[in-house]
Amino acid sequence: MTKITINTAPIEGQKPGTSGLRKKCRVFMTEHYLENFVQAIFDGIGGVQGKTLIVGGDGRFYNDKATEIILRMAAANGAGRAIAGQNGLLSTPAASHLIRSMKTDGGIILSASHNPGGIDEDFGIKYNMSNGGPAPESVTDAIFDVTKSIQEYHIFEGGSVDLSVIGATALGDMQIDIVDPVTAYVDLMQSLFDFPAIGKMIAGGTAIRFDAMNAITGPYASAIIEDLLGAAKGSVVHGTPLPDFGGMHPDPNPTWAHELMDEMMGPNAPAFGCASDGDGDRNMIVGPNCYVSPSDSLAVIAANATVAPGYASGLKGVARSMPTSAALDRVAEALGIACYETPTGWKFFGNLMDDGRVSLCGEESFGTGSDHVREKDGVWAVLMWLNIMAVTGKSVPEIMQDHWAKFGRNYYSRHDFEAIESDKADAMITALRGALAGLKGQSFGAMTVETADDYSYLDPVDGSTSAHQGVRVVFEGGARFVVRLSGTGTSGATLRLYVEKLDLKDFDQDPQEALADVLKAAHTIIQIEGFSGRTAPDVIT
Ligand code: G16
Repeated sequence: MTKITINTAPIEGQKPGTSGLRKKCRVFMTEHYLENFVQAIFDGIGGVQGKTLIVGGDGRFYNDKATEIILRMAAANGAGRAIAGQNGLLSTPAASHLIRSMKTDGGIILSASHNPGGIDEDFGIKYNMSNGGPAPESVTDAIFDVTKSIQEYHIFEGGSVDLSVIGATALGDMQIDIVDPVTAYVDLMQSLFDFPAIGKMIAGGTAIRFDAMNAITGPYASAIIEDLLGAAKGSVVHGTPLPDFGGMHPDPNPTWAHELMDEMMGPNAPAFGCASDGDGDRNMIVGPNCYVSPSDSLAVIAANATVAPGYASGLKGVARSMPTSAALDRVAEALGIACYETPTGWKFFGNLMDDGRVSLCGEESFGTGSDHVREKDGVWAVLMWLNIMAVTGKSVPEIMQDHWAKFGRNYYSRHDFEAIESDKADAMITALRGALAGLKGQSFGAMTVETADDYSYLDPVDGSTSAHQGVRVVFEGGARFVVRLSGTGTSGATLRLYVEKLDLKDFDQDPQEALADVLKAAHTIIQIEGFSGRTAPDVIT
């Protein structure tokens, strides 16, 4: 192959969002689109001369081609070594682990996470730092700046890199190592959890259903849950990663993981159900007739983490994104540990973990994880739940009832209004921000506003500030709603409305009924129908 330099020009709209650059796949496939952004990453991080990078992705359409292009560009830009998952595959947490454990300079992860895949669906790319975590805003801003003035990129042309064979090769002066995507991650999980106890519980008859949604976690879940822990073959369903996820929308929530939900709410439900997303960092936990909201899952894990060997010495502290429910705060208070609140986006947890302030983090968006990597981790959350069940001997519904009896129940729900025209969504948020100052003391049905603000975060580690991270309105008595626009969509705007209310006595209500007053007040204050014409959400979690 020959190293060449290609002339290009800036392409508009390459600004990374909540988690990297996500666009329609066909956009990424247009001339120079991917290459411009990859060169911008390399330039934005100060070049890759002599550096070692991890490369891999979730297997969606274009993952293999893009991996190969990135390797050819890394070599042409002087990188010393690249380590790629076999066939370009790596789950996001496994990539984070490799970046850390192999002491590399960083990595490029190809994924649009929970968004659908296929030539007409979504693709994405993000850069993770040497700590294994998503690049902070200072770095994504630098990358974006390069995209606005880029004039050329470097690439090896005239051949291809074989991603299918495990082992070492070279391209120019760069060594390429193709590695098994699963092995190192499995070792890490075995170092954290009590596999013998979980295996014993499974051998005793605890049936498991893991819905990998035809996405990246299939091989990881099969290796761990079926091969190592002894669950029956077929416990992992949709276990083969497919370029279009077999038409599934790999977002582990009750709407999109409806096959799993139907089984878990049916007469022959297994004892434990779970699902993961496109790139393996999200999870959903379900018991028989018992959906566990992500905020509750996070709180349960915080309250019980010490049952797992990797966490036996206790948690340093915990963190949650601002829209995530305060169920975690109640556990932290009882444990006497710090609880940090951050903006939406896993990247905000990295500093807290690196600084030794927190061991456990989570978000309402089906993400939970710990400082074992610097990404959220779906399979990790599943194993933590299994470890808790194995040691306590309790079922999922029993764990939830016991948890609420001890800490109260933070009724919680998120309503998503998808594909709103962007200008209408922007107008809605602008009007809401303008109204905030006058809301205090006003009543909306049964609810009276106590405080209202536009959330701004001051990072306690590096002193950076992130403003406009979501409007929050707190009512007298502590119920609240938060509203913000998603930073991960690829068409139009998605309005996310998060509602929450603590109940210390009655734990068996339908969350939508328990939250009806808060929802009604939120709709009136935000004027969702007036601005967008929408009366009902597209997705409820
Ligand atoms: C990403 C981020 C998460 C965030 C989620 C939703 O998850 O890593 O921190 O909570 O998006 O963000 P938004 O509400 O802006 O759409 P993932 O799983 O897509 O990488």
